Amino acid sequence: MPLSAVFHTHSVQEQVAALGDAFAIAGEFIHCDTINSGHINLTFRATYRREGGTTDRYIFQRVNDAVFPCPRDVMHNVEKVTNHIRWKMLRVLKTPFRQTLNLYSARGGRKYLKLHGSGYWRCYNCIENTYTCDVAEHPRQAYEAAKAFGAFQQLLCDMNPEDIHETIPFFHHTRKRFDRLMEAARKDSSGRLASCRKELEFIRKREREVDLLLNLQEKGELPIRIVHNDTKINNVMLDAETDRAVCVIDLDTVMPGSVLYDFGDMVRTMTSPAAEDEEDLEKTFMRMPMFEAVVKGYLETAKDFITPLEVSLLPFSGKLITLETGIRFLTDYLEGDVYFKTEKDRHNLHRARTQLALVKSMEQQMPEMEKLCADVFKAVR
Ligand code: GN1
Ligand code: MG
Repeated sequence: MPLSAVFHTHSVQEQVAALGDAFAIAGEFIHCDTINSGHINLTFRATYRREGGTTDRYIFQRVNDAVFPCPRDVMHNVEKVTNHIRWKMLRVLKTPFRQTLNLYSARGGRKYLKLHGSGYWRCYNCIENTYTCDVAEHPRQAYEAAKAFGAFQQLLCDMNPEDIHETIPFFHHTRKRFDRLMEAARKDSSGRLASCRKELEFIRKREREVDLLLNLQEKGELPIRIVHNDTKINNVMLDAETDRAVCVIDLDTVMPGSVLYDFGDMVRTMTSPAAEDEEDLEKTFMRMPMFEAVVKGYLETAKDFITPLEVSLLPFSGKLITLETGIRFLTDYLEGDVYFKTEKDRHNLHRARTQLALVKSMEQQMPEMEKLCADVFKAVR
């Protein structure tokens, strides 16, 4: 039976077993479980028994082609980036990573499989003896994750930008994100406007800020580099025993951009003690000791290439990317939950609210954040 037919008639276990076959995975398929932490792709982890009784695990992932207009470009980038990192790990002595994602070839030689009616699939190695966290419980985790993303940027700084496609155009274009939200509010296609007027007002009041980095980029004052673009804390695998960063994952949005987008998303996802969709807004705020850990970790690896202007904008970038993410969740809420996976009623609205609460908390602490950043930079450079 052709694989695409299996996808229409068989159970998930059978589908993933058939995928393993298509990627020529050795051993006997035992079972798979779903990994639910991402909002975009569909991810399974499958266990295989090898001859001799040992087990191996693999990650199978379907690229969301509603989000990524050209999954082939995504796969091209992931292959280039993982090859580059592997090449550097072999030749440069001091890379911080001990493991990297490897793409397995499907039968036929390509690094992905296109299934009629079921999209683009890829297969990765599973990074063992590690864990991810959605919320930093200890500053050590934030420090390690931030250091890993800085090192990741440094590893990619000698890649040829022409080798990398833009997988989602204008991904962090905060002006376009703002305008799209206003358009969604104007159309109110799902009849939800009345439930989020306060949030819209909060965002409108901050309109001026969405142009700040874009203007500097236009003037040529902010370097464009190859960056990760989705530096959530759960996109770094940490060692299960030592908490040290082992591997940066989720490479779909690696594209030319500003390091400030990466740093901003670290502040957004590493400093709050609450989940991204926490409904009790009292629980969402920026924790200074976590911010300090993020700044120290990041600057430890980024100090060699980052410019003084970029350093001065690090605290602002935390606030801006959090605002941007709030704008994106609220836009999706107004447009009827078509982009981010949702699991409950008003899920995107709750997510938007936590982002705005975090923005407010950062605004209250901005002078301290700025002082801390300047002090750390002085100490490490
Ligand atoms: C999405 O897939 P995941 O959960 O790592 C999104 C990010 C958002 C994030 C918010 C391609 O990332 O941009 O910051 O959700 N990825 C894409 O949690 O849109
Ligand atoms: Mg992602």
